[in-house]
Amino acid sequence: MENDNSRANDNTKLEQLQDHTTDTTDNLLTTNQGLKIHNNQDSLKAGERGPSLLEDFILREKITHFDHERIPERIVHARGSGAHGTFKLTKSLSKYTKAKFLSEEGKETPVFVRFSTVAGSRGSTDLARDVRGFAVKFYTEEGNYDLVANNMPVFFIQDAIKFPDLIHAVKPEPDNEIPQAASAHDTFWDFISLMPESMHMIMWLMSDRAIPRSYRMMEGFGVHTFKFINDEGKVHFVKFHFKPKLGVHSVAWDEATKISGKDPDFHRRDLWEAIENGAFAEWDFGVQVIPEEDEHKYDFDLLDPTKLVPEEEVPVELVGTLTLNRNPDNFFAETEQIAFHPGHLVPGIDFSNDPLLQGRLFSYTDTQLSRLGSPNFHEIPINRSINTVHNNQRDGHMRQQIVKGKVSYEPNSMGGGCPFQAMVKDGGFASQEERVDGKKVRARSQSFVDHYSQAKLFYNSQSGPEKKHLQNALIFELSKVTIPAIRERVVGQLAFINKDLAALVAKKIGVDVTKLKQPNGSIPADADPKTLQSPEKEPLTKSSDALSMKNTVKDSIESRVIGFIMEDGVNAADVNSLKAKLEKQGAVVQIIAGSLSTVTADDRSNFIPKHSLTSISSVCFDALYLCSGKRSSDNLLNEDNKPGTIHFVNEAYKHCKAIYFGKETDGVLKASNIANKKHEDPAIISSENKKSDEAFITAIANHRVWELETERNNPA
Ligand code: HDD
Repeated sequence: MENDNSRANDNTKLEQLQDHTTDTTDNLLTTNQGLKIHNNQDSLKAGERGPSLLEDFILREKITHFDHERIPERIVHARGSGAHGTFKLTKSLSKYTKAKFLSEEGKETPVFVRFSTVAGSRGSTDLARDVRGFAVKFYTEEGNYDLVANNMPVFFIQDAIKFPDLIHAVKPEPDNEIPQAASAHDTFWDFISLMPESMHMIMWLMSDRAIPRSYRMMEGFGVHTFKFINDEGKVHFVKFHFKPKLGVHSVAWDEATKISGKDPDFHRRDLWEAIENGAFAEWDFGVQVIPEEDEHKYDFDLLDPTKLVPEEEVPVELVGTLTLNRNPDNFFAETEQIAFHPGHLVPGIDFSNDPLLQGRLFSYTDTQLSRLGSPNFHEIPINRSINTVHNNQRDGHMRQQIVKGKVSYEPNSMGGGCPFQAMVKDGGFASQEERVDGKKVRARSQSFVDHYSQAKLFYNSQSGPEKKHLQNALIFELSKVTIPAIRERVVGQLAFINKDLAALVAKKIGVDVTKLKQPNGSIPADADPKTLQSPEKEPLTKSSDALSMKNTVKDSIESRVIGFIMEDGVNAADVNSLKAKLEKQGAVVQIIAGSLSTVTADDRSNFIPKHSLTSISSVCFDALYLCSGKRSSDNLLNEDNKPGTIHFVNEAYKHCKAIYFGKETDGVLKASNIANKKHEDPAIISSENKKSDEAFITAIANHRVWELETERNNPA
């Protein structure tokens, strides 16, 4: 696939960024004041062996800048990666919203998207078991619109007042700062065991959604219910969705832990390389729209962020495409300094009264003040709106804009009254008028009290292998909890979702289910427990196909990484033919050999390995091809290479990947665990299979044979 940079550059935001972008090519070194530097090797000294002089302004400038070049990392979502792209509207939503970027069919809006993990620090691994952030900044002609989303459609808590507690619990423990980027520890599960409202999100967090194969293979959800307002002022509730064109796929937990060691930048690298190779990441953008009058039609509250709207009840209407097609030029200037805020709105979209969303509206600007250091953070190039900014705000640290004139107040006569307020018909934002009556209370709605029915819905909707992974995740996490009472309380919570699940987990973590007490919810001391006890309730929708990754798109091998294992004597014709077929469909072929030395093929042509058997492992690949050729196969089994070759194959087998044995590679097959397989396995392909190349391609597109995991892990 060719890299279509012309498409990537046709973008108003990128044009704006150009004005702030420099390139040192063919330029002389200067100080920050533009003074050309003659000697960047030695400081100014009193004699060659003497002390440095305070006068050395060049040394001081350089060291001072260096001393201050770190800023506080994000309090959550510190680890992330971003890219530029466009959002193209394919179906107008003008009957629901007057937002211009959602009204005009075919309209393209520049975007910057930042993906992230939540708990870890900036330098932590991409493969932590965690929620992923999916934050989208739309640079619309009406100002920036931010959809600060996650890859899971619900959240842990119902009210923002619990957010600091949740994050303190999941972050490394404060006495010893252990563990990094992990929820498998006492404080997280202590909190969760006392927060029944978290249990739906816990089901998602323990599912494979928390260990994605790629940022490009995850969904995005706005989580909250928002409001659309059209030209007539009519209101609809809306939920936002991004669905990846490549399908939703994950890695196995064992792989995740190994990738964290072999390549902790796995997701960052994957996104970067895919874009560099022209394999632009794409998502369908969809909405679930609910008329205002249907607000109370469901068996859950639309304002409760621990609930999703099942797609069986309200289908997702696909209305646009999000494409990421350009990597940033500078990580810090763009990805680190971008500042999202759910309160960055455009006319036609408004908030609902979801109490989690309401609290977020305070937090995001506030955090930018400490992270980016000034109320002028909107002037940092990546944060600038493409619509020009005119107001009477002035001064502050690092102010960039030079506003002419004497007037910075309103009303004024000296400035001709400018800048004027905008009429609604001219695009002025007016909050949706809503009647709000009520007593001032610190309380939660009774309609938020059901905590388990959608957790049941999620668990019921999972395929067999997905359930198994979820169980194993709970067992892994809870086995790291050192306090038995916490483990017991979590099992008590699980019992409300599924008794078998609770019993299975209990057995593995040393909890006696027969002795369990009722779970203790975080109920205020003065509340009547009867009114706050989550009811034993079944969801109206019993099972939803959209919640299982089994039902995702499996028709593409685009950008899948296929390891070709070879040694001297490899059959060049077979390698070249398969490589061409895979690359034609967008896959990436990488050659692995015993060492990085050039491999000489049977016809004397050469292959240059990208990796050696010891520099990488199977966990970094989607599928393996044991390249044809008896001499290559023998060389892969020599004393030096055999351990690496067999480990590679056995590990890929264990992780349910497609493995293709080329001609005359029986030696490798026989030495591996696959020789003992006693079951049909569509993802183990031999050159003797009919249409073996095509069978391999189908197996890669299917991602993994998770349904054979038990057999593959018990080969003998
Ligand atoms: Fe948040 C960052 C998503 C609840 C407070 N959040 C942040 C980012 C994402 C989300 C994707 C990273 C943005 C980036 O890449 O820069 N947050 C969510 C979602 C939530 C949510 C989907 C629930 C539905 N967040 C939430 C609450 C609060 C915050 C309830 C506080 C009351 N979030 C923040 C923050 C962060 C943030 C502290 C850290 C860095 C930043 O904002 O810019 O303000």
